[in-house]
Amino acid sequence: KEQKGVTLWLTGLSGAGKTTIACILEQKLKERGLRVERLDGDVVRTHLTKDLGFSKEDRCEHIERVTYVAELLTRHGVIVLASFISPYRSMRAYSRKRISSFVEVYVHCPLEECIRRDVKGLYEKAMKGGIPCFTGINDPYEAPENPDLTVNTQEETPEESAERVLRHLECEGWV
Ligand code: GGZ
Repeated sequence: KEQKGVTLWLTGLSGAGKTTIACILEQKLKERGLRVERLDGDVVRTHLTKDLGFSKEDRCEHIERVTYVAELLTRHGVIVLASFISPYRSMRAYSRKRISSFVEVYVHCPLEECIRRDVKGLYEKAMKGGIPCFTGINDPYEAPENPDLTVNTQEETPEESAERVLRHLECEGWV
């Protein structure tokens, strides 16, 4: 049976757990013999969009380019795990419009908890004024109004969140 392609779009604040959940999902889906690709903000920004920063214009350009790649992969039957802060609703709507099979997952974590985690020390730096447009501190994050699924990483472990996403994909017939 031919594998269906789909882009699973994980949006949320820095430190919410998008990458961690995507990595767990990647492993679980690969164990099932499915073709999976992960597109991660942090990584893509060292290659395809290394010329871009974090102004609204640059974030939009970044999302346009990754949407282009995600659409190609999706069309060819790959499960794409796309983890980007993607703070603007309009950008996520843009991706949804262009990618025929698109599932938006809101990786929700309260800002206070992200600041408490501060895995990379970026929040501290941003709060001291060291990062000009840092999402949640001095740059906007527009939470999804109608995500296909929300996982709350303050209340559940990354493993539990990944399981919930997987069950959602199963229920909707993607895997
Ligand atoms: C937000 C920033 C910024 C600013 C650097 N704002 O959690 P991380 O550290 O490892 O991943 C984040 C990544 C953001 O890239 P995205 O492509 O996901 O963002 S967007 O979709 O908004 O374009 C974060 C780090 O880069 N980072 N500066 N100013 N996150």
